[in-house]
Amino acid sequence: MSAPNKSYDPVEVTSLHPDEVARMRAEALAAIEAASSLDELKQTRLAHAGDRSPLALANREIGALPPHAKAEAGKRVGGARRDVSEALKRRQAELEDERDQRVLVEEAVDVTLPWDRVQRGARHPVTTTAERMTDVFVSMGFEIVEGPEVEAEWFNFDALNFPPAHPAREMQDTFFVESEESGLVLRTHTSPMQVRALLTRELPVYVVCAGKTFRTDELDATHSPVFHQMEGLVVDEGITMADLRGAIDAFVVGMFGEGLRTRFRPYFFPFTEPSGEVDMECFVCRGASAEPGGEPCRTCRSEGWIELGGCGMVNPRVLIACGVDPERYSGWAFGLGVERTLMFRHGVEDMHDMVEGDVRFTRAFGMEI
Ligand code: FA5
Repeated sequence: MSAPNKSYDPVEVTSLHPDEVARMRAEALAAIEAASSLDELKQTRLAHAGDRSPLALANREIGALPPHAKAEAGKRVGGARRDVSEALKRRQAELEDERDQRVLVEEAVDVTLPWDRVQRGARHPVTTTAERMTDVFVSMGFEIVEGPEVEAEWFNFDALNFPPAHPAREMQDTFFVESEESGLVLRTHTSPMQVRALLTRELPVYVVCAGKTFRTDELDATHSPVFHQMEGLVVDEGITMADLRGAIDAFVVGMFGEGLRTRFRPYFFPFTEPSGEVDMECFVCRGASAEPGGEPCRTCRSEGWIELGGCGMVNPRVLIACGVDPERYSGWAFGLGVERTLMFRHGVEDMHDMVEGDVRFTRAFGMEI
């Protein structure tokens, strides 16, 4: 701002010259009229009515004028600023009105659209099967536990009595995270949850865990590289193999109905001793397809039995690794395939159906949420 000057003529101050004030006013009004959105108008307001706008700067010059010149210049600049401010107000109202009209049209709900043709989503049958499987045990008083899918090698193998470089580690065809030295794997089974449960819970332990597991298996009719297992674990005083047998029988009744026999076949797992594979009688042919002259059965491939998974008595070495006294406590564990259970239960012949996400497959299982 210039210093006061008695002989100052406002006409000499360029920005206060009537033509110049008229030009600034006209320029501002034209810009306001041209603003086509509220955002644009905001910019125009800053440029033509803000603290650094030409009219605001001209207004500052008035202070330096001699008193007799102030009134006239003030009137001129003040009038122009008032016009600009009113034009802004008017344009703001117009643009807000336009926006409201547009929103009403754009966001209108067409109540005549057919609402019943929008497909509703539902949970995948693998999820609902896993839930049903764990429910059988929850009804017997078991608790559900969950654990990480990216697992420490120690939980997945070492604590489960797989010696380093034991072929069993390769047997499980592991996905290692980053490198084999990282110590991290995508869990190859839900059995690490046995160790996690024993390390974190008070005894006795009665838990089930259903979740994703990963192996480098090729996707084929009966295998997937990503599949689900349900693990069961009991550790208490006086637990025997008869308890395991009873739990498996209760599971078969819960999932497939009454009257189906089960059988154990000897097998090897480093974390159970003795170990077995558990089969149930085919719930479709009830074993008849394996009899001489029996009708062929697709569900059990005419073997009469269906393999459910692995099981056994918890190896005392696992109990020791988890700080549990094997002299006092014993336990059992099992691990069952969820996809396989779903396949048997619903006569699904190909694992591809379960992983490809085709709604023509999943819709047949209903819309359970
Ligand atoms: C195990 O994974 C053991 N952890 C089970 C166990 C738990 C034994 C507790 C003893 C005590 P196995 O590798 O057999 O075992 O796998 C168990 C089940 O997972 C199989 O019977 C099968 O139903 C399912 N399964 C295994 N690999 C695949 C695969 N690639 N795709 C789909 N299901 C699979």
